[in-house]
Amino acid sequence: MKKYIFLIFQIFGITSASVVVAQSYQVQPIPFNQVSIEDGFWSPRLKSHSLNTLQTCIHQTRDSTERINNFKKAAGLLEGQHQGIYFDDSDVYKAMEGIAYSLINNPNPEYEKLLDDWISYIAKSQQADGYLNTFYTLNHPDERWTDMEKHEMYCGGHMIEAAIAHYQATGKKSFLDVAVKFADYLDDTFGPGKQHWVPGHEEIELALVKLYHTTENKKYLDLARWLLEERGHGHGKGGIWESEWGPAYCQDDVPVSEIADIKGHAVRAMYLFTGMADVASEMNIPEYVDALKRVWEDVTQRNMYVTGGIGSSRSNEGFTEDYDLPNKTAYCETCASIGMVFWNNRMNLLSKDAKYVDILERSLYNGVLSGVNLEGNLFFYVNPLESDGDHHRQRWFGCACCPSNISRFVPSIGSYIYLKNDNEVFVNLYIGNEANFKLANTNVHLTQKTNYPWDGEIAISIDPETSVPFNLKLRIPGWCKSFGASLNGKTIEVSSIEDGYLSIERKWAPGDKIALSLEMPVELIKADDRVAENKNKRAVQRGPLVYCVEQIDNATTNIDEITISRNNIFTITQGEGKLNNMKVLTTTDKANKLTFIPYFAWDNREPGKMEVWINYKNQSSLYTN
Ligand code: FUB
Ligand code: ZN
Repeated sequence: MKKYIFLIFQIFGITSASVVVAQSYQVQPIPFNQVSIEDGFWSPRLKSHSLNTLQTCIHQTRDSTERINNFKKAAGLLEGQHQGIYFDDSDVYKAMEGIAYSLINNPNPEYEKLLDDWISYIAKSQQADGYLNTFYTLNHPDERWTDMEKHEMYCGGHMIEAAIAHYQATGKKSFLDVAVKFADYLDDTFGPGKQHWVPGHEEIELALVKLYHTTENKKYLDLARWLLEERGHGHGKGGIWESEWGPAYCQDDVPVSEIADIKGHAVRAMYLFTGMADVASEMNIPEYVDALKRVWEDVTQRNMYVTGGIGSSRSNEGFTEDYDLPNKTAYCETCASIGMVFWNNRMNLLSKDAKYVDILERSLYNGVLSGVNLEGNLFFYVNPLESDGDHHRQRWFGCACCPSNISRFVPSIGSYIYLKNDNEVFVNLYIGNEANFKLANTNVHLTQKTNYPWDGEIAISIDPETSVPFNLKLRIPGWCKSFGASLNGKTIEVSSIEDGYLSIERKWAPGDKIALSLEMPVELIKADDRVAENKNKRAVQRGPLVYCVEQIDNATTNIDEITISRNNIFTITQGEGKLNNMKVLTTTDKANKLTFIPYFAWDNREPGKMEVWINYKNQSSLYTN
């Protein structure tokens, strides 16, 4: 009899298991099923996700492409070969994960039934020994595990994540049983004394840790660690290893404990680092943590765009040389920014240091959100920082990793707001919500009200069932140079900020109220001088949001020629039309009015040029000869 560690309980009438959280970190996220979002910025996003993003994913995987049919064929319900890309199964799994997450807060019997149907095809596609991959089963049944690049474990990892999400949302084990059978098969096939394997595209590692949390079966954690340890020892074989990219493309050039420089494919690297952090915290592996800290410096100091996007090159979908950050040809895949959120979240869990949340927030509000339009039904795969007006979001892609990743990421946003342990509660993101959680043995109700990121005023009410002592840690974002805070109307005298948090330690009583005010002026950001393209340029940022100019708002000016200086005064105004719930910035250049809009919102109106890095003239030079 299999043992699952989560108690089944009722949420809004559907049976549900609690959301898996990483238990071994010093702190745990408060999962999104305990956080109900009511927020001017995020609620419309969540609505368009459930109305449009999920519908798009369902339509594209089921009706417009062969993705669901591939499962039906492998299940013997349809005739024919696999069609599409060899990792197309993963898009179905990611869409299912997104549907399952949305069920947790928005029960929907139709979606639940759709998942049941799809799970039945998937279960029938699974081979007797546990193997599951429609590409190989249909087209190359005798060639399983012959090319480490062919994403068999990548698809399997996404299947495991989807199955866990389904179990969390519904309490049903139908999908989880498939995932467990697949993971058992992997464990029988790979590992010490069995077959070597280096997954060309990481993903399975973090999924196996989640499966370990869900089932408490440690063999999945051991397998995750073994897979990490396989890297960098010459075991990798297959298409990629023999190509010009070699082992570094998929982070197989050095053992993971020795990683120092960021190399290769961006999404793969992010999923690897996420899995390494999970395993490091579970198994207490300081060498992994040291490697992650080293490579984090390399990514964020020398290889990251101001939008939090990563991977400057289209050809390897990844990294090139330090400071090589072209704007127009920037790749900045949406999945890579989602990966930055995953990884930086884990780094914060490992360290309780808010500098990781600063990066998470930068990637989230800029690199990730630009990947989907305001209606939630058009997607960017590539997120450049400059465009001639010919780059537009699309309904779907042949390689559809990004839309399906958006579909599972957006509904999980609530999990990134708070962390807690027995005596600390961390507020990492400022998003309007009501959270309910247990601290030691006390139920705590916490409410956040804010108009963030449009202003920096945050009101937090803390209502424990009975008074309870804990340290409330409010993140003071790295971009914020001045702030004020009060407790029950009395100003808090701040003596120090530790690791980016303002700590308020007290016995919290029902009705306690915190007001936090983060100053959010418009800032001009200068790039490192070694970024050749951004010499004599500045990016405009306010709070966590990077702004850009779009031709549609600046019709009288050629946006390539816009020049700003430190003397420019920016006015914060309410946007219009599709941008009517956003703050836009206006200023002037040679008597022309200039309008800057949030980068994430570009390409939601008319096609036209766009620029993030703007010509900058140091005005003081006007007075020198
Ligand atoms: O290979 C699977 C996914 O497709 C990657 O993560 C993306 O970069 C795209 O290549
Ligand atoms: Zn992608």
